[in-house]
Amino acid sequence: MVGVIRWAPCPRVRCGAPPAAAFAHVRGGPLRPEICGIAFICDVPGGAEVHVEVAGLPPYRPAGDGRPPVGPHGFHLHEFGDCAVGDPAEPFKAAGEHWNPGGRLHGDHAGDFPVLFSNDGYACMTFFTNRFRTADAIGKAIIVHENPDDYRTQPAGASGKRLACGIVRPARWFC
Ligand SMILES: [Cu+2]
Repeated sequence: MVGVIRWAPCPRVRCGAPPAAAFAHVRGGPLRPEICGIAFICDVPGGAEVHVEVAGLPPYRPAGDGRPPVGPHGFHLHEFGDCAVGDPAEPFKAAGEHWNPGGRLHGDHAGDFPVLFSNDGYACMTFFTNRFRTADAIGKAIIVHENPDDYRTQPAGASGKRLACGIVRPARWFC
């Protein structure tokens, strides 16, 4: 992992010991190899803050002919830190399902994230979740899907195929 690190400040962080931090290098699979990106996770009081920046997302395509729209993109933390491609038509199945330690319905999974909005292929967002801490996310996988997450369809929100994958690893940087 090389490159410039750009990290939005965590406004809720307190002085003292540096918070736990993690990152994932998100890479496109066979369905969209152009995707590259980075996600950072850091502990903040009450939960974790996730910052993600991704380029190379596919162009938006509205729903039609019985097909769901392409974008905004379903985005989750999946249970296994394994980005093996496997079947190139159905990539990244090795990452398993959404991380869901509480056995909740989809929409309330610990690994459920907001959808990723593409701006001509580029997305950037920061959000807070109280569903896990940074240490919980390490060793799991961040997945970007082709279709939007409806937050209702079980177990995965009808998010469609898996376009990109990144394993969450410990980071040495301060948040
Ligand atoms: Cu997913």
